[in-house]
Amino acid sequence: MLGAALSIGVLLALVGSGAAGTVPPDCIINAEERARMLEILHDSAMHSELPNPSVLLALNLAGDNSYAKQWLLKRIEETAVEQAKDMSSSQAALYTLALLSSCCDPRHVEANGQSIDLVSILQEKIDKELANMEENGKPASTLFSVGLDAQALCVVGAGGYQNAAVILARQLLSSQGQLSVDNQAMMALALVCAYNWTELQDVRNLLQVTLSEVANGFLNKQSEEKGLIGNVYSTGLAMQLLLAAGEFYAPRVWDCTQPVAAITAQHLQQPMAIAQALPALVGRTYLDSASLHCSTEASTTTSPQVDPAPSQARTAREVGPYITVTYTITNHLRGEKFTYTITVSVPAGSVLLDVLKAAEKADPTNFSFKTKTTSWGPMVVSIHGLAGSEADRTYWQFFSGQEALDEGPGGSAVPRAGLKKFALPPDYSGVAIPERPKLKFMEKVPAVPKARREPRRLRDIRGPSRVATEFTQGQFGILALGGGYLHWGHLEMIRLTVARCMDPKNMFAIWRVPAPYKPLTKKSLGHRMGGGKGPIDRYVTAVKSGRLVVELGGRCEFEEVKPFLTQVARKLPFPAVAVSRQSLQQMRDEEEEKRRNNQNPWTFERVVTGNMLGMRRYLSPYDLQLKGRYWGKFFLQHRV
Ligand code: B12
Repeated sequence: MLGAALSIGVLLALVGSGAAGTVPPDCIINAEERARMLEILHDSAMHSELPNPSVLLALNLAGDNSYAKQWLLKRIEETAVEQAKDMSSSQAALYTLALLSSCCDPRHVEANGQSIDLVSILQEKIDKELANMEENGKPASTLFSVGLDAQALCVVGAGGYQNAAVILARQLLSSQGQLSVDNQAMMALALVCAYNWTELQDVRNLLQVTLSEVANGFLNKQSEEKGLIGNVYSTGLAMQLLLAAGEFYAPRVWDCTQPVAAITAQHLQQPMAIAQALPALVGRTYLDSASLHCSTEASTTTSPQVDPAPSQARTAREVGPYITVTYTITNHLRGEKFTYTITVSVPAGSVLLDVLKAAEKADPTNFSFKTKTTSWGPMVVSIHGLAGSEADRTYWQFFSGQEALDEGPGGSAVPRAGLKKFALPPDYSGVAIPERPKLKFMEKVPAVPKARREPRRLRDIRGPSRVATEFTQGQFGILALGGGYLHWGHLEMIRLTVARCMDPKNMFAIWRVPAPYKPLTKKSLGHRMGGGKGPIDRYVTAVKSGRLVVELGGRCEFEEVKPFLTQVARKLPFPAVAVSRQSLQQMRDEEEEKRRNNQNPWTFERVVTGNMLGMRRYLSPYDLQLKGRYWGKFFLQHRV
């Protein structure tokens, strides 16, 4: 198939109906490969269009503690709250496992002021799947999904999976030979969990026999296929089962070094493929999701830029010779039957999607197609105006010759010899990290405290700041959007959070506010009124709107620091936001643009200077001076 002429067929096809002990060190991937895989997952976590729960699950099981993971967790929580009801059952199951592995309670997922019970939603969805199985002998979606659902419910300790486990076991026993390794692994993992929790002897016997069949089947496959179980994409899931189901193939011994070596040799690039393989490669399974210890301490590793979608970013198509591909589409299943063939020329190294595009360009009437974005990349949903259908259980299947392809349109189905273009990493050559990169400790009380008790003088927080409004050494920071007093507790909160979250090898932080200097007085509790001003209670730092509180810089990107800067900004006693040099400039440009394009002739300034309705009697002179944009300690951004 690697010749210059190759043929690809695509056919409308029917969808089929269908805790680890101690792991020897040889069965764990080496540190280098683990780091490479984590890097790709980090990149996917930060940049993928849809948050991917499989990636979060894999990061947690691999013991990762990066910002990318925390960022992804936040997106997962938000998406769960917004979309859980409309998700497929297996997606809800993956979200449940991902949240559980992050030590979050899936029964109470909170985001944006709303909260949902994901477990109840999943229970409703699995009930529908099982009802369908009882009625039609097939689940509404796939057996893979039911396996995942039952597994999630069992791991979370909720009811609803027991029935599913029995149905899945019967399916496995009756049609094991026809089910793919992925399906078997996912279904059997649910059975292992159910076996550990059930006390009914009959059920235990059924599960034991089934698990022994599946696990031994996998061991046979591994020895026939030199390490792989199914294909490289299913081997990780099969390994999870073999890790979790040791007692069901004992006394047989599993040589786990073979699949580890086989997967490592493939240098997996797709985030989804890595997310499914990584847990087993570090000796963990999805069943471990509930027993992880989550550290609140986050490490900051700057992940170098990895090409987010190699197939889409390959722009160097002109490079290298062209190959000829014969592409045939066939439908014998629904509506009007057809077969069309076309021969197109594409650069060597193209992927299947490129062939489909070339065919569509050459003959749009017959070879038009549509894709949808999924966790595995673009999936072809319709060709020649005919869409696969869940109801009919049909989909477009891809073949090379007579063999079904192992990868989809975005994968490397067509032989590649082309160049891959990696996005250029940002240039950090001019960045120097100071010797003491963290925020320095600030004294609670000035070294030489002022003896005098001062009047309140609220004007030190009113209006726009004239100092520390521009960046000095850093690229990112926290900007005050209102006035207020920072007391020592705030400064300590900022210092400790930033120190915990930043990576001191690659980042540095500096203060843009002085240590507390302004004395505030307070009368002791129960003190009678009068008797003059009370004694000094504490010292604070006055901050006006538009002032930078801290700056952060170094070899890092805004996406890495934004989450923790925002976390700090939310806890300050005045409105504040995380900004970068660019976003600050953009904010100012937008304000300026608004001012210049203002269509309303009755500006605050004009109304006040004209003393309309004698309003000056009621207004403060500051309103005139600050043109109504600042009101006390508040900054009224919308006023022009
Ligand atoms: C079920 C399933 C299908 C079903 C999905 C329909 C459905 N209603 O669920 C059907 C039968 C349609 C299918 C088709 C294909 N599949 Co499939 N599929 C799976 C399976 C077993 C489970 C996916 C799942 O439900 N995940 C759980 C849910 C929660 O996650 P999800 O992201 O929302 O799931 C969606 C995607 O996975 C998508 N999907 C399924 N398969 C594929 C394949 C590709 C290439 C893409 C982009 C998307 C995609 O459909 C799911 C439902 O919407 C996986 C096994 C695995 N290890 O993941 C293989 C798997 C994803 N499929 C695979 C392949 C190769 C294909 C095909 C390309 C096969 C072929 N020769 O034609 C086609 C896709 C062709 C096309 N039209 O683009 C490979 C992908 C490998 C890769 N590196 O790209 C996997 C990993 C199997 C394997 N071990 O080889 N598949």
